[in-house]
Amino acid sequence: MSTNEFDVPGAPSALTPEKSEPTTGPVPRLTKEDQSGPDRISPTGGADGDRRQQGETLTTAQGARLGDTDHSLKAGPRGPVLLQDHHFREKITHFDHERIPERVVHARGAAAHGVFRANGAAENITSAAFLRKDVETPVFVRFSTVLGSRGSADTVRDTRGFATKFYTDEGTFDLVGNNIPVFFIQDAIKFPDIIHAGKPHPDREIPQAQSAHDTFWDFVTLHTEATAHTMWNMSDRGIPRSYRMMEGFGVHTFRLVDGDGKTNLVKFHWKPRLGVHSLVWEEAQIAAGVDPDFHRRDLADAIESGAYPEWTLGVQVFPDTPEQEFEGIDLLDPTKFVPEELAPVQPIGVMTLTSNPTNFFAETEQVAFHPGHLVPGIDVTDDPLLQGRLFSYLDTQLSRLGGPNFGQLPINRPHAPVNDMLRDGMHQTAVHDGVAPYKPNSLDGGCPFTAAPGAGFVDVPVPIESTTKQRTKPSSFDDHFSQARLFYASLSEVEQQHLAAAYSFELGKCYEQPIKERALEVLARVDATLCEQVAASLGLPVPSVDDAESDRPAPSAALSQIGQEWPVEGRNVAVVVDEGTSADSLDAALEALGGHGIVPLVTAPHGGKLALGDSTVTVSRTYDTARSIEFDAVVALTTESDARVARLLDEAFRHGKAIGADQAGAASLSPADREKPGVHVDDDVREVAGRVVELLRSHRVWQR
Ligand code: HDE
Repeated sequence: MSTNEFDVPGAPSALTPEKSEPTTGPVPRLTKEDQSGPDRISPTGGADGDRRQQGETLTTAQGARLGDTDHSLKAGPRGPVLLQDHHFREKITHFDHERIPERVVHARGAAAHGVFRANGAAENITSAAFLRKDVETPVFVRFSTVLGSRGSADTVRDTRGFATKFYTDEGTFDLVGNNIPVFFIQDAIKFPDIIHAGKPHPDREIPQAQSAHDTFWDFVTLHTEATAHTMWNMSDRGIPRSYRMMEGFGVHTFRLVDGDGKTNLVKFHWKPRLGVHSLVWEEAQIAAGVDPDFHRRDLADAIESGAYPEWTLGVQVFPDTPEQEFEGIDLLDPTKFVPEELAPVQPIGVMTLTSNPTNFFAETEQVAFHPGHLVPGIDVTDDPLLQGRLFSYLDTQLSRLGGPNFGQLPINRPHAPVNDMLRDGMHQTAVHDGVAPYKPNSLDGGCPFTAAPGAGFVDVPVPIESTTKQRTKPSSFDDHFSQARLFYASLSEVEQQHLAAAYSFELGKCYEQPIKERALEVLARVDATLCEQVAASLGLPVPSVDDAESDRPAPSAALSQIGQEWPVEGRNVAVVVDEGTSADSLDAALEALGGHGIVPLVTAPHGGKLALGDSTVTVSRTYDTARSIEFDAVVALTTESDARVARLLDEAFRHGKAIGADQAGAASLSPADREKPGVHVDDDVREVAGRVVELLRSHRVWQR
């Protein structure tokens, strides 16, 4: 046989690739560096770079170069396909298994990387090193809705998850909270009940990501400890404007322990720098259709534009007494919060989100939070909800991430040295050395050693009262209404109207009359006016309830979202133009808005570039795509009337947004709207932009 018989005409030689391979993987973005632990301490025994795609040539999973991935291997050009086609089978098999089970709750989420910088204020109450002054700790934060599936809309009415992973030098600390400080249930054993009630009905699997249906309202009206949480859900908190504008709460009471073993009880709070703001219900509904990814996009866009979201972490501190109660509030009852008037939130550090994930699946989907990821200086309490969560979060990852080694996934890897004795199992990627993963041992020199006294995690030796085993709860958990009443009484009038409208909508979507009647009985125990409003909407009589309280409690100011002013950085403002708009006016508007860190979005009749006299401007949004939901305010500099602009302005007006216009642009507003609060018309465009910025500080113009 001559060597020529092996030549394949026209094919490049496998030994002389056309392009030389780069010797390193892609250069990581600076902000991503912290994601991977240093090699020497990595439990997986390799740098993240090893796992990145390398080279420029397409290969099999085993690294063999491929010349064709578009055609399967066939017996002749017209088939059949041969079983021998290893590339086809590898490609399709991998594809067939691309999906993992979505989270049973909080399936829909968005996440970002950032950094937490402590101010040192907590140094005297905890030994946690990441809370020492000026210590910076990388974080990964995932926000989520609770009920919907992975592909559901962002803006549905729901509680939002706010889970933070602190990659501290002493191990990973997860603060797995919500944007609502109270929970539906007091005991973890009820979690499957509330979730089964909230998820779509098992027969038709509808509705998706909604609480407006019979089973949800059936449960929360029978199980009245859910009343306070349901009130928060039906309030504007249930439809946040942005993840950047949500508070976060640890919900449970935690125990901090200092170097001397002294303890305090705390509740964690995240306070957003931009303030707490919400959508209005119509916006939430429009967004669910027009832009189901509204919150996900908002978070990513803000970070990309440099408007880094920021929160202050604060704690309410309570003495660790045997009763574990404060001012009559049982600190172990997760359906209760402590009003800030009684215990101020003391800032202990600031978190800034600075970069978006590189790969959604690898990071946002595979991140595994767990309230049991604790570091020395932070311990749990006996809150029965928290106790149950300490079991659930590890357990769920076994089916979601396929085994016990999910901690080795890059996003879950601690940034502290890991030296455990956990071995083998599905998806083990570490190459452990040594022969003695047991203690005591002599073969590995006794290694790993236990931490010196006081240097490791402290399980606070809390005394346990002499008692009997029982399936029960303390009588201090019996009050189901006082905090719902406090919450309602603390809302401004417009927020109370929104809440009544939400109850009316949700209960109006229920079919079962007895459920609606029971809901009214619950509301009668919260507030008579609220009950009357909802009853009127449902067309049902107001129930008479013997034990209803008639006095409204004194309001707690921190519970209302309205009445303050906030920074405007990172807010979106549409600057609406057409071919006749003067380039000078547009420049003036862009400059004035941009000077405040606002993101001005030029909105024009068509995409691409728009010629304005001698200059051209790049268009951000077109009349066809622009809806009010996307903008926090609108500035109209148009010269021609257009129905789409009129709709945009009409929506912005209805949604309480600041509107500015020059005289020509104001023609797109209805004459009546022009005279209303929050609408500023002037040919001095700088003045118009300035007024819009001022109005934006209060988020909405509620006086309309
Ligand atoms: Fe969760 N919860 N939860 N939860 N939770 C999960 O863990 C659970 C509760 C919260 O972005 C699951 O990894 C039980 C309270 C957030 O990945 C699961 C109980 C609070 C996230 C689970 C609760 C939360 C979860 C599903 C009652 C606020 C998303 C997937 C005892 C303080 C984390 C997963 C992320 C996720 C169980 C109650 C917040 C099944 C049993 C209270 C933010 O383990």
